[in-house]
Amino acid sequence: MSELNNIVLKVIGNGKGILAADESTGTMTKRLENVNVESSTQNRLIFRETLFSSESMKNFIGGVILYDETIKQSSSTGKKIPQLISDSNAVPGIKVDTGAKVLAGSPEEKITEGLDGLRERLKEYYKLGARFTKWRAVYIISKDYPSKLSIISNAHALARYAALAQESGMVPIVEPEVLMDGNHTADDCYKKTSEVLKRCFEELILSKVDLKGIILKPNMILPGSNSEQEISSQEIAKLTVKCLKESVPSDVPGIAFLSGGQTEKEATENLNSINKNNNTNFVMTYSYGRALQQSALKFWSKNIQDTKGTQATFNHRAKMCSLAAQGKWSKDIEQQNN
Ligand code: 5MM
Repeated sequence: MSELNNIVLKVIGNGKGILAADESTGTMTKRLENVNVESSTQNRLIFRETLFSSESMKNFIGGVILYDETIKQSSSTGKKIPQLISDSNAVPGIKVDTGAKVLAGSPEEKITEGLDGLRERLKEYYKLGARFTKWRAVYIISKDYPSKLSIISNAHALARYAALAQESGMVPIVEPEVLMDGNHTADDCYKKTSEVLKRCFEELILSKVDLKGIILKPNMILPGSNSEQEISSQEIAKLTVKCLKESVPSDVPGIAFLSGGQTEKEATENLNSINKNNNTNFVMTYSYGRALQQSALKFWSKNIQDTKGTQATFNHRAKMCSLAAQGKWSKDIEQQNN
């Protein structure tokens, strides 16, 4: 088994998943201001350190995606952040794209940037302790979108990034996120996501990326956030599994979903249903940002000194996600453990 595949299994095997704590400063500022906390370097570090030193890091979190600011910081006890994460037997990872910018030729859409100088930055992140990386492409859905231009250019960038990440000895998380915004149906999401994924894998294969050494981070198949379509978790799961089975080569070891604006409970219930319906060989787990952190952030914002309480809130969410990653979550367990 290759070293990259070993890293993948350490990050997402055994019912574990990924904590996406790679919010850029702009996004983190929005999250903190939303709960009336000042977005200072110190506050961003305190909240993140609180999560990274929680008990769930040992049992439920196999990897943490960091942002450039965080990977270079030290904890209050003087430990480097990547070391704090590895001490719990989780793997430190790093977001390496530099953000989504307006796509020339189709200004409604975005292209993710960050390829210039990437090889050198990857070397630096490896030295800092990162063993996996992340790059996120975003696609909008409407009648005319995503355009062919967006699908082709974002897939190309994802593949060039993934090849460079593997060259540097790190696992690439490939994140093509078809956004939930809009009033489209789940069927529209299914069709557009299939098209996006198929093109991504064509490019990954063309770039000679070892598919056994990547993690795919896709969206679930959902109706748009403004759609009136009623859909059960069971139906979401069936559509999601079918879409991935048809569009993702079977060499890919694992899929770690993004939560994309679902509530914590929705993201947990849907992941659980996906695992109950998983008739593939893919590990299906979580790489959640908001759906792992929301309650903990809310609690912390009102009880900034209460590290244990914040960690208990986070531990609960991480445990529920881990149960869902094994198809063992239920509404009763959610209640009992709360
Ligand atoms: C944690 O948020 C990441 C994005 O941050 P920026 O927009 O500031 O770059 C994001 O890539 C995240 O990893 C995924 O979208 C998953 O997060 P959610 O909240 O959708 O689970």
